[in-house]
Amino acid sequence: MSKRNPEYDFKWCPGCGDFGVRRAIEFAMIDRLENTDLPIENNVVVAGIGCSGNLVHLLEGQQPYGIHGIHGRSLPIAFGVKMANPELNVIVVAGDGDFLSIGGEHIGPQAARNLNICAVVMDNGVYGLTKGQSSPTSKSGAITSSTPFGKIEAQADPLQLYLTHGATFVASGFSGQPRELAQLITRGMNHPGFAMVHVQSPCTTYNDFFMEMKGDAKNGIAPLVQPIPEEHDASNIDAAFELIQKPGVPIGVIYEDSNVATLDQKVVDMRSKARVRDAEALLGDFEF
Ligand SMILES: Cc1ncc(C[n+]2csc(CCOP(=O)(O)OP(=O)(O)O)c2C)c(N)n1
Ligand code: SF4
Ligand SMILES: [Mg+2]
Repeated sequence: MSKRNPEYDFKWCPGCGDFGVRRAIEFAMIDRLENTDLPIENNVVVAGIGCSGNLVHLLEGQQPYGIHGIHGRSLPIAFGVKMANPELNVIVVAGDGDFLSIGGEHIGPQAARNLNICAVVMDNGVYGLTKGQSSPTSKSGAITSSTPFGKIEAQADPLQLYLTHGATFVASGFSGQPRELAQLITRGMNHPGFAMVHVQSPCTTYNDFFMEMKGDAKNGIAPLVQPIPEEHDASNIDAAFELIQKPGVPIGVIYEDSNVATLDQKVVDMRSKARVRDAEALLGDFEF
């Protein structure tokens, strides 16, 4: 996609958190255009299926390439794009259901490969597009259209999951703070390796936890989102695990290790070791 599709008429509900995430991605994109010599065509947004995935059609301004694939498969598609052209900046945009439920089994392998992409996950704790079923990040006991007597499963902890799988960059953001979120996305895009930016992005129709995140000073409700203290050492994995155990939602970079070889580098290395043989030599191995 090099131009916005005029026929695509999807609309987000008023106040949906994904508006803030879209704005943050636009800020990060503009920043990248201003601070590098790379054209907009250097960027590819790979979207999952869900209200969140529709972000790829709603970006304002200069349009990156975009792929709206199939449910849960944003990471395999990003893997393919990156292997076809490692020079591209690949950004995944997906929802909690798409990324952590149907797509959950792709996180481990791509983290282990240190696939050099940035994944922005919009977590609204619900399947928004399909009208409010429970998702892995819905609270245990939550009453939803698919759990009328309360969700039976425990609530997933995505930050812990990314760290456990060995993601080399893990950040946490909030859709209500698009400027700060843009900085996290820029850092994730610049990170050499598998960068996860997990975003609290409330669904105003089926699971509105905006007030919980923002707090309500007038009514004495403290905000759940808390900036990560400056003294946090993001290079220390133990400190990262410790930080995410604390109450509230930490905002900022939780963990970063830029010294792990990326998949692209490992593939170049592997190719340099492979024997290059022409067709005649290969056919010579067979007896006819
Ligand atoms: C293989 C497949 N199974 C199920 C669906 C139906 N479906 C579409 S989006 C979705 C869930 C989306 O939830 P999430 O990823 O959290 O996105 P949100 O809409 O909340 O942003 C489901 C189950 C589908 N499109 N394809
Ligand atoms: S259903 Fe929820 S996630 Fe989907 S557009 Fe509406 S507010 Fe946003
Ligand atoms: Mg969701």
